[in-house]
Amino acid sequence: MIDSFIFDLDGVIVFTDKYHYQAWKQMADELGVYFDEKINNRLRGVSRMDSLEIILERYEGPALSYERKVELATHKNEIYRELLNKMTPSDVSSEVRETLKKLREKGIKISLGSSSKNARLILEKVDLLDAFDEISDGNNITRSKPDPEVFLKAAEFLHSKPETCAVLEDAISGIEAAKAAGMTAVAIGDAKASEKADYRIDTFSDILKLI
Ligand code: B16
Ligand code: MG
Repeated sequence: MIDSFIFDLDGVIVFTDKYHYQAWKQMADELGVYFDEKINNRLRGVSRMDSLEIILERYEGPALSYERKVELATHKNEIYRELLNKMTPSDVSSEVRETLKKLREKGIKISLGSSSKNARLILEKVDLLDAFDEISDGNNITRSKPDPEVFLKAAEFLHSKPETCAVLEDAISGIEAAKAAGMTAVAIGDAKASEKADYRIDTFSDILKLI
């Protein structure tokens, strides 16, 4: 019996991939390291510092200290937050808004389960903070997906057992994290390629059929 739903943010509720890409691209260009959309796809669900390490696989310059890496990641985040400021409620589809409302009406508890430390800012910009009972994000975890920590925290915040939670994810690492947490894993978008997914859906409102 599913009594709780945990949602990934980027790629499920909103599409901030393009902003992540623009911000990393600017940082990479300034550093003189090759970066393209294919590499950007590998950053989904991955924490900021781990994302930087993936980008630096192509870096051929002098060794970078930890402090310099933090500086680079911070610079990327400043560019990214500047871009996030452009977001408005119209960046969330009415399908997503309506479906979240219907889940609530059915008595389902709702949490966010995102690796992002900017999750609250994004939900605020798109006017969706009130749609969630709890928020588990990059600020309350030490390990990012495929580690289950972000989803286990969400279940804890909701006072729900992992086995009664379903997770909706667009990243394969997110599906792996949901299964590692002992939850039902629902895949949308690229995550449908994961063999570990329990359900695959084509459009957000399809989750209503699972309740
Ligand atoms: P931030 P999700 C993830 O969000 C993004 O998919 C990933 O590209 C990003 O690096 C990560 O958040 C950290 O984001 O730099 O804002 O803390 O898909 O888990 O909602
Ligand atoms: Mg995602």
